[in-house]
Amino acid sequence: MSLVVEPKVYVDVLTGELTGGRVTESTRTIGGLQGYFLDETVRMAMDQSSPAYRVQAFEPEKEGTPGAICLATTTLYAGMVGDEYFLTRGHFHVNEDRPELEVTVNGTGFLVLMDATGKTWTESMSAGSVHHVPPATAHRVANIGVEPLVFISYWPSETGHDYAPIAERGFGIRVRQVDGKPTVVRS
Ligand code: PAN
Ligand code: ZN
Repeated sequence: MSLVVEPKVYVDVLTGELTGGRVTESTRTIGGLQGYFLDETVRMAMDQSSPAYRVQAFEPEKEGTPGAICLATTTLYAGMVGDEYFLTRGHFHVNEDRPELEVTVNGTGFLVLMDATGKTWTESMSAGSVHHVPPATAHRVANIGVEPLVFISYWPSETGHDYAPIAERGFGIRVRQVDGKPTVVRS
């Protein structure tokens, strides 16, 4: 057996793009974000097949199985539903003590966070910013710029994703355009 093993996955450090046989890819459309925006009438009037974000992932172990660190590049496109900026769905982790790291590659946005008590806060994202998502903390991202917001996430493979609490109750805060400026408001 050769002493040198070539990597199977590459990340373009300038764009965040992942390549390699074990990279999976999924796209979430405007149609797949039913109930996530404040103005459902506006969302329904939009092109339902239009992409809101794309996720490329490298998961060396199956979701929920320990033994690996997973990595994913999210490309959240620029856009608005009414006065609300495009966002990712957001979730808690099933194994509540598992954290996550987000590294911004391109664009500007807000990382929206909520702990188990319902306390919410945000962090500004821009190229190079590094964000620690503590255990038991729901996380979502909103793109407040005109370029795609690209970030790389790292999490343990046994983490698991729980979407239901956010789908049902949201974060209690939203990123909206108020007087022409991105603003975090209570909702
Ligand atoms: C990220 C997210 C990704 C898409 O990789 O899964 O940004 O957001 P939703 O999963 O909330 O739709 C992550 O947080 N992984 O754990
Ligand atoms: Zn996560």
